[in-house]
Amino acid sequence: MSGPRTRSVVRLDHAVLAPDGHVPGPVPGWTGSRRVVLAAPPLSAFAMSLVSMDDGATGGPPPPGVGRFVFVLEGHLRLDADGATHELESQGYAYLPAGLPQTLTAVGATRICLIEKPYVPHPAGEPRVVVGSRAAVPAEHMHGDPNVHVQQLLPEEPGLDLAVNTMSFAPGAALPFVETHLMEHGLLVLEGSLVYRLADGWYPVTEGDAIWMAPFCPQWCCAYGTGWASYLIYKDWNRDPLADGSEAG
Ligand code: UGY
Ligand code: MN
Repeated sequence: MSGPRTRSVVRLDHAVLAPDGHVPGPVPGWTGSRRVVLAAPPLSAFAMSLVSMDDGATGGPPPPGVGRFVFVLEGHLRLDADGATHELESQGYAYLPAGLPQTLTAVGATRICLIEKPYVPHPAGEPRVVVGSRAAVPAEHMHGDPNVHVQQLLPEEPGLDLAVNTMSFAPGAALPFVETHLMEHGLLVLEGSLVYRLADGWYPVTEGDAIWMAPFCPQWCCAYGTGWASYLIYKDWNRDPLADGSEAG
């Protein structure tokens, strides 16, 4: 317990949520599971949640029209979807298109991160199931810097309306410039420590902290400490800025 102190901050264009402020609640329709929502409307167009599942807990699909990305933080998740069963170990992940019947089952105590958003269609492509593991995704050097790695977990194709990446930084490495862009972000720190600049605020963040950044929120970060720092990050991607999901179909 931290009493009246917290590192959490919520502003109009960004938020930092530290685990000391988490208030877990039920996940509607799921068994044996508790969820902390880290980003959701009206702040974010996405919902990002941490879900703790007991051994044998089960979960169903998100609300109609919502696409889901699931990332395993700890434990083992069995995913039944599209007539197939996938076994996702720690750092395994899947993208599940809106409307897809699915069952998520924890094999042992399991923690997952869900990233969900109302799907924005495009006539050039249909969404499809994507299953992978972070360990199998090549690390690209951001702007040629061998100390800043980007792993693009989802393919860039017309059927997908989001990107989910990991960003990893050697101690002392930084984003090459202050990014200011249309896409919004939510991120979860997976390991290590960083100082994050968000608009005019500067925040130390560490494993388990979450950040939300509104569209056009200026952002920069630098890793400190003795080991690499990394985070899982989402953004809206590959859609026209004036497109929305309300004309789906
Ligand atoms: O993809 C991105 O926009 C990413 N480099 N942003 C960030 O890490 N804050
Ligand atoms: Mn960015």
